[in-house]
Amino acid sequence: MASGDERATTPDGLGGADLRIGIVRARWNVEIVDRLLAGTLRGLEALGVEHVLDETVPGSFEVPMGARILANSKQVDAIVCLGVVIRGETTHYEIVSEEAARGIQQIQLDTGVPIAFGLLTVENEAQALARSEGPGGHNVGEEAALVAVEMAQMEKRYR
Ligand code: DLZ
Repeated sequence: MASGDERATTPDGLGGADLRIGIVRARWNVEIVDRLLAGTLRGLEALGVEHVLDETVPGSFEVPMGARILANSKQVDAIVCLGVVIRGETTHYEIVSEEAARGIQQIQLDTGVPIAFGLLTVENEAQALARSEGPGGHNVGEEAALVAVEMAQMEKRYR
């Protein structure tokens, strides 16, 4: 039965002081990506992550390749990908959003480096703003930070 808040819970005691987290963010829709970035940094700081490697790429289509470069560098334990694709403003919306999602899943499975999907694929700017709010609000970038830390810790436990 849906509770009205279907977002994932975070395990108790989750911490990231021992982790190196990479960020790969697109420069399209940069004002909203910046809001996601603020959320990601807030989430990482709350979990004690100090080592952050931050890279930008031209657009969401390039995010998987950027993630692959970071994953293969062995300099990060997990990656947060950030981007914004707005259907109403984007020709080839399906191509950009689906290729970004497909590529990110492929890269994390191929490399074994966890990658959190912090891309917004939305109908309009209002939806993008609602999913990239400030402290206390819903911010997909902040959620992706928690996902990256949780999955990096799981990968470490079984390395
Ligand atoms: C070309 C394009 C379009 C139309 N829309 C977006 C978008 O909404 N969000 C985004 O991140 N990138 C977009 N891009 C750029 C592509 O991701 C890519 O950078 C270019 O096609 C060059 O490969």
